[in-house]
Formats: sequence, structure tokens, C-alpha cells
Amino acid sequence: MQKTLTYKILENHLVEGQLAPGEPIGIRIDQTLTQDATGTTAFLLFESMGIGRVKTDLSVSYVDHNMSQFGPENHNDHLYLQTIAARSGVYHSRPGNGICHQVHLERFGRPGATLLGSDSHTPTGGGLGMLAIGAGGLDVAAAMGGGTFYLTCPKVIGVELTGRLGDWVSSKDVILKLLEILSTKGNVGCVVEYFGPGVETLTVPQRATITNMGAELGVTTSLFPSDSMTRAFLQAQGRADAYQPLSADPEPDYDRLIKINLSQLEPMAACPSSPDNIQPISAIEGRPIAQVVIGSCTNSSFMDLMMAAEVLKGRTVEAGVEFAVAPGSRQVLQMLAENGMLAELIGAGARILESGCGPCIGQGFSPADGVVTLRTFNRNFAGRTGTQGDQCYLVSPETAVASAMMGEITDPRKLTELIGLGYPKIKLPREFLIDDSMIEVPPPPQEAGRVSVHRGPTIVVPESPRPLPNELNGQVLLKCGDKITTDHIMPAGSFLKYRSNVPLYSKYVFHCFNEDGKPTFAERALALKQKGVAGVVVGGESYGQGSSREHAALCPMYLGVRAVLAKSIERIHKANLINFAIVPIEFADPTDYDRINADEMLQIPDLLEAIKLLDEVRIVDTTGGFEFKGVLKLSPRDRTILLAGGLLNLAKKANKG
Ligand code: MIC
Ligand code: SF4
Repeated sequence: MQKTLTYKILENHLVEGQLAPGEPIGIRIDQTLTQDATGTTAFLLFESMGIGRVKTDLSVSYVDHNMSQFGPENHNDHLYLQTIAARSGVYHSRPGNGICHQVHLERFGRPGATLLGSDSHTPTGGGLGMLAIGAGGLDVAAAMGGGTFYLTCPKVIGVELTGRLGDWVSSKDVILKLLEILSTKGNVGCVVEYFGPGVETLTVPQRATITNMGAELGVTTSLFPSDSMTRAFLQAQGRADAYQPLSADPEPDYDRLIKINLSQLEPMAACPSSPDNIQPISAIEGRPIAQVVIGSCTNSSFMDLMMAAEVLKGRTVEAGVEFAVAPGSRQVLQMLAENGMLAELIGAGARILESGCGPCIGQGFSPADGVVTLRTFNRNFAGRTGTQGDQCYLVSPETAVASAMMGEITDPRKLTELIGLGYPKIKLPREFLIDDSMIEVPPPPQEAGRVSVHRGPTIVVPESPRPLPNELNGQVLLKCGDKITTDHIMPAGSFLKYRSNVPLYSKYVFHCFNEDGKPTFAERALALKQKGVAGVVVGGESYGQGSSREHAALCPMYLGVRAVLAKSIERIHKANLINFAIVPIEFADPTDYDRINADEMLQIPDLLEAIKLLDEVRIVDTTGGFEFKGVLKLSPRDRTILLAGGLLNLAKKANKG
């Protein structure tokens, strides 16, 4: 049988189950990645599991999200992460060293390996031919302890690339095109695998832009082969030994085939406020803009920033435009500083931000009311910039820099005509600047035991869920529509600093749905919890899309939410719900969604019985006086976790037993 690359890597790591699409499987994880916004909780849970020292080939803890440091919370987290990493045998990438995905690609990624990361953009590693999957922190904590990672064996979507990108057209436009074709919905349980002659025209950083934003498709991961481009990148990073060639068999059986001719692509944008609201730049050009940011784990590589600096050399951005650049890593920033191109960016009026997530996760640089902001990021969910009603367009660095100069959305291909500038095509450097001094290597086990872990007072150990009742009596706390993202459920921005304090952070669950003068979601939920009534959330399609943040399950759990009833639920969020003993239920008949109203009482008479054995559950709307069916799409392991009252309780039992 002709195999896809995805299945070859899965086969090498298979621990449990059969490799057939839709089957539950368990795989061995070689590497893990955590970042500070999810990692603090992940390490607290890791400690609660009583694991001690990591058992992976490599685990790295990054600090890149929470770096604004207003108040002591962020720094408390940094010190905790630094000391717990040393104690647990984990590498620690200090704040300022760069965004986890960019640094991991540069310094640690290995073709053919598996990587599990507590961040939804972990698939960035797919640009290097590794099977890199995003998951909740608790799953990553379990994998750090050597635990198997469980997933649904994926279908594989083959994307055949032919041709070659034209001048001023970017790999960002490839993924925007794919988002136009596949949208953000309906791709759960798939892996996107790239192949074809166009692949060899793309460098690893270009491939990584594509696999990174592939997360927005809602797929398990995205994957490129490992070839001479991969070798060139690893060699330039001084890591030639990590290279191995990898590809699919010549004629693998893809579940779906999509063809993209790179030569025919044009610059595109994801318009407000969804990454799949795609338009060609030619359809939106001329719109005045007030802000441009080049950065994030999608587009802040050395080559992206060199291109921008070459365009801006000796020029300035338009006076009405605030322009910021956040280099993806310290390596990128240092190289630009050494070759003088940082001076060109500064000279052009760029505000140089730290190497970190920054504005991408609402840590500053929020746009003014009503203005257009252009960003090279991967997500433009409403309000994510920190401004309600924001107008955020996601574009390539080429479109961003052209627009910053012109003061309006500009097709970068017009720069040649407008200012007589040819496309500055940047080659992959032969050698990157290698300085790992901000990556701390963990001490050997005998010394690690002597490290004292710093626990600031703002760090609170999260509580474990209570067991589920056999008869669930609950009230609909909220009925929300389609495409509810984890940003809706658990906002980041200025609340991000409360990540390591669940009781405090929980106050902001569904913050965007709270109305002035009325009790908040959290207040209503806690009042119910005190009365012994469960909270239920009702959602539409693609509930929980976006990030891997397990706080979108952990905090509702703390508030007493025990079930989510939706038309469909996204992969990572569903796993997080199960890990925190919240039952994910899909409507058997989606029209039942219309019959339920907020505040109504729901009863699930035989919940535990159904979780044990069945694929359906009977739900009674006691207020509306009708009954309907819910679907339980659960693997045997999901059932075990729910019956144990969540993954932490299961792990604790296993460790005792
Ligand atoms: C994001 O891009 O939304 C984040 C912030 O990186 C999240 C993780 C988090 O919420 O901490 C993600 O993508 O998983
Ligand atoms: Fe950070 Fe943004 Fe990337 Fe998330 S998407 S890891 S917030 S840069």
C-alpha cells in the first residue's frame, strides 16, 4: 500500500490502536513544547500528577506570551517556570529569546519526530517534516511524563503544489488560499499534507508560515516533506545531524486532493473578523489604514523582516500609519542588528517590539476605534486586538509593508510601478547566527533535586473536577451561536496575566457576553453551583475553535459547568473539556438547537450509563417540556477519563495503583 508521510510517522510512533481513519490511536511523543500562558498551569498539573522528571527525548518551556509585566503576576510565572523546568529536566527559553514556535523550529525541531505543544500553532514544526500537534496543557503534561498521546487517526488531505510563487506573492497567500477553499469549519480529524513540484521552491520558513496558519483550518496538523530545503535550513542552523529525508510514497491514497498552482496565486487578506473571510487584495485595495504590525509566529522570520527592511531602505512609512515590527526570535533580531537592516527599519519609522507574541495576543498595540489595522498574524477574531469592534486584516509581510508605505491597503505588486522597486527576494542565509545563551539547559537529576521552586503568591494550584453525577440537572447558562472561539470563552489581552490563578481568571469566562448592570456569566454560574445545579453551555457549529488554552475548560469547570451541548465541537477544545470532566455533547438533530433557550432547565437522566456504553444520550428540556437526543462522540479512553472525573483524577489513580 502506498503511504502518506503522515501515516509513515504515525506508524513509527504507534503505541495503541489501528492506523485507519477515525479509529482512536495512541502515539509516543518525542518532544514537548509549552509556553508561559498555558505552561504555568501545565506544570502545576504536571506536579499534581507526581511525575517528577520528564521522560521525553526533549521538553522545552518557553516564555513568550506574558511579557508585559504590569504587576507581579508575569514575573512570578517566569520564575516559577524557570525553576520548575530546572527541577523537572526541561529546557527553558527565557523571556526575550523569542516565540516558542519560531525558536523551536530554529533550534530543536527534527524531521520525522513527534512534537506535542500546549499551543494550537505547534503545527509550525510541520514545516520541518515533523508531526507537530497542539493540545491542552494537561495532555502535554501527561506526555512530558512519558504518557501516550491519544488522538483520532486522521484522514489526510493532500495539497499538491505546482509552479512557483510570483514576485511579491508570499507563502502567506498559499495558506490564505487554502483557508478560502476549506474554511475554518468541518476539517476536524484531518491532516493536511503538502506534496508536488512546488514544494521544493519553498524554504523552511515559508513552509512554516503555511503549517502555522494551518491551525486555523481546525485540522490536527499540517506537514511538509523533509528534503534538500530542510537540509539547507538545518545546516544553516548548525544542526545538519537532525536531517533525514522523508516523503510520502509516490502515489499515496489521499482522502481528498486539492491542487494549488503557486504561479497563479495573488496577494490576499483574511478580512474582519475570521481567518477564512478571504478576499484578494485587488478587491479591497485603497482602504485607508492606521496601523500595520509585522510579527507573530506566522510571519516574523529573518527572511520576512529582511524583505520588509529592503523595501523600506531609505524610505519612511506614511505619517498616518503606526508601524510596528516584532521579530520572531532573538536570533532574527540579532541578525538584523548585526547586518544593519534593523537600522533601516528604525529609520523608516518602525517601532521595534520585543521578540514575543505581543500584539498578537492583545498585549498592547491595540488599534484606535473604527480604524483598519493590518497584521501579518494568523488570527483576527473579533476583539483579539484588545479593541472592541476592531477591523483587523491578516496579510503577508509584502502586503503589510507596501500598505504601510502607501497609507492604504496596497497590492504589493504595484510597488514596482509606484516607486520603481523590484521585489527584494531574500535567500535563505547560509548560516544563521547561533547563540543559545538564553536557553537554559536543565541540570542532571542529582542536582535538579536541589533546585528550589519559586512559587509567587499569584500562582494558585488549580482544583480537580468533582465526579460527574448519574443524573445531571442543569441550567442553560448561555446560548451562543456558531464559531465560538476560545477567545470568546476565555479572553486573553489584559486578563492574560491571571492564567495561573483560576479562581480569579474564572471571573472573566464569557466576558464578551456580559452586559452592564446584569450579573456576569461567572456570577450566575457560581450561584447555580452553590445550589448544586450544573451549568450547561449551548453552542452552534465549531464551538471552541482557535487556541489550545485549557482555561476555556478549566475555568468553566471551576464555575460548575458540566456539559457543553453544541452542533459541533473543535478537536483541542473537546479534549480539554473531557480532561476537565465537562461532557461534550453534539445535537443529534441540529434543529433542536433552535428549540432550546437560555435559562431553561435540562435533565440528563442516565448520564454515566450513557458515557459508559452508548453513543447517544437522552436530554429532557424540563422547562420547554420536550425531549431530544444528544450524540456522544467519545473514544474508549474519553469515556474512561470522564468516568474518572477528568484526566488529573485518572492520572492520580494510576500513579497510586
Ligand atoms: C493564541 O494564539 O491564541 C495562543 C495565545 O497562542 C493560544 C494559547 C493560549 O491561549 O495561551 C493558542 O494558540 O493555543
Ligand atoms: Fe503567540 Fe500569536 Fe503565535 Fe499564539 S498565534 S503563539 S499568541 S504569536
